[in-house]
Amino acid sequence: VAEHALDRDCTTLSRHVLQQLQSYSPEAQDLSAIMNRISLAAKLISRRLTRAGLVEGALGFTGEVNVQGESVKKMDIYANDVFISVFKQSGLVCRLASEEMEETYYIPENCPLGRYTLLYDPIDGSSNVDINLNVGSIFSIRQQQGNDVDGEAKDLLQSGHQQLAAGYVLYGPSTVLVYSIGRGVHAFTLDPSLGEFILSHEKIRIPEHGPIYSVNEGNFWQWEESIRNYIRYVHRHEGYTARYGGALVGDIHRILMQGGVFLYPGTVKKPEGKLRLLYESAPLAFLMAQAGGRASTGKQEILDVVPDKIHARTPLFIGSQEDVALVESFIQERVEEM
Ligand code: P6P
Repeated sequence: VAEHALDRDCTTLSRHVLQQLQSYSPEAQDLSAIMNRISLAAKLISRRLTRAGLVEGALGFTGEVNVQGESVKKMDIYANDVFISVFKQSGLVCRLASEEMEETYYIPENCPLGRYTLLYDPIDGSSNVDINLNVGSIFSIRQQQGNDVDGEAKDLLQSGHQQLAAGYVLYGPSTVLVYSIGRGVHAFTLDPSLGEFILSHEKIRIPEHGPIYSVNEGNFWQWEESIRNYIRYVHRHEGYTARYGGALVGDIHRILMQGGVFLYPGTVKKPEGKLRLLYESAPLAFLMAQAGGRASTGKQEILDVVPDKIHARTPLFIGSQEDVALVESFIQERVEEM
C-alpha cells in the first residue's frame, strides 16, 4: 500500500529540531527557526531546478566570473539570492558568507538581535544543472562572537568546532535535506504535494568501512606520489569500486549512506586543493563526525583547521573511519609501497 506522509505521524524539520534539543530555550527556538528558513530556501531552489529547462533564465551562464574564477551560472545567482531573501526576513541571521560573494553580506536590520551567521554554498556542482544531474546546497551556522565592528567578520576565522549546525540539501530524484545540530545526523525528504520536508532517515550512521572510493582520477598525475600509491592499492585489492559524480553533495551523500571515502587531494601546483573550508569541508566534516565517520586534510582533522581567510581551500579526505585512516597511512607513508 502506498504510504503517504499524511498517513503517518510525519515529523517536520522545525519540530524535529525542538525534539532534538528537548528544550524551548531561546537558542533552541532560534535554531528551529533557522532550519525552517533553510528548508524554505531549499523548497524554492528545488522548485526552480525541477523546471530549469522550462523557465526562461534558469539554464546557462550569466557571462560573469565569480570570486572562485568560475563562470557564474544563472542558477548560482538565483540560489544565492534565495538564501539572502529568506534570511533577511528571518531576523535571526545578520551575516551571510557565501561561495558566490567575495565579501561577507550584512543584514543590518538583523544585526543587533540576530547573532547568527550563515555560511553556505548555494548551489554546489552547478555545471550539472544544464545536464539534469544532481546538485546540492551546503550550509553551516555559527554564532557571531564579538561585534565585528570593522566588518571583517574575523570571528569566522575559527575552527569547525564553532559550528552550531550544519547540513546539505541534495537536489536529486527527490530533494533530501540532511542536517545535524550536534545530536546525530537526520535526513528529511521533500514531499512536494505537502510542500514539507518529512523525516525519512533518523540517526544516520556511516559504516566503519565501505567499498567506495570517490575521486577524480583525471588528476592522477597532478597528485603527490603517496595519493597515487593509495589509488594503486585500491586498484589492486578486491572489494573496492569507484563512484564519482563530480558534484560534491551527491558524492558525499553516497559515502554517508553506503560507506567508503571521498577524496579531493591537493595537487603539486595547488597543495591546498579545490574545495573550500568554511562552507564546504567544515560543514561536511561536522556531519560526518556526527554520523561516526571522519574528515581529514591528510595531516589533521578538518574540524581543527583554523582558516586565514573566508574563502580558504583545503584538501579533503572524508568518510568511513577505516577508509580515511587508510588514505592517511599512505599520505604519512606508513604503508610500504605495494
Ligand atoms: P573536479 C563542483 O565544481 C565542485 O566544486 C564540487 O561540487 C565537486 O566535488 C568538485 O568541484 C569537482 O571538481 O575537479 O573533479 O571537476
